[in-house]
Amino acid sequence: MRLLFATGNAGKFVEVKEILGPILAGHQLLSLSDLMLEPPEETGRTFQENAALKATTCAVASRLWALADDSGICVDALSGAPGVYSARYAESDDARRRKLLENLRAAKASQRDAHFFCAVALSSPDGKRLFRAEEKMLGRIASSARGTGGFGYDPIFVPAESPDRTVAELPAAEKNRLSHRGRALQRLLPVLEKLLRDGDL
Ligand code: ITT
Repeated sequence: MRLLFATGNAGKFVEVKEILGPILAGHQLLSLSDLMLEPPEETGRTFQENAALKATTCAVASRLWALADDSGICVDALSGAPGVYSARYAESDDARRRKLLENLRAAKASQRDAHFFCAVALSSPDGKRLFRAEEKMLGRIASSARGTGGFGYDPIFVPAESPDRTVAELPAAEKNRLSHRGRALQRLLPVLEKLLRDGDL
């Protein structure tokens, strides 16, 4: 069977492939570039709306079951920003991290609370059946970037469950165990497993 993961983000693709690896053994996880498709414009106002939009649009375009992830980082002291606009906060991952650190320059340790949020959606090829899940990873924004693993905002986020290291300093398996994406996908696993068992996927 073939499942499309409707993302243009290479970091997300690597993680989802690792997280779903055990249940997708013997099956194919395709990317948008494998099918020469472009990610749709994200016009939703919430993570959930954007995940559903990406999954449904790409499923219908490819005639495959399609999974999508809409995620971002929400900072309490910035009223939840950059949130759903995390990918559009600045031009590059590096510029986005620097802008966030700069916006929190005067913030004390107690004002650096934040979380990553991830909404995932899985759409049938006709776009009519949609399964959703969402999860968070709580933590805080570090005072400077550290580590080389992961992607995006990982070097400046310290998870509450691993308070001495940024996400970019964690082994990949540890990030996937704690992360918003790993946990949201765990919630979708029973659905994926049933679709595979029934031969629907
Ligand atoms: P697709 O929409 O094509 O999947 P995207 O990068 O545009 O790719 P989003 O719209 O969901 O994805 O934006 C997510 C933003 O949040 C983006 O800037 C990511 O770098 C960041 N982000 C999401 N999950 C992250 C994680 O696990 N670690 C670090 N940064 C993350």
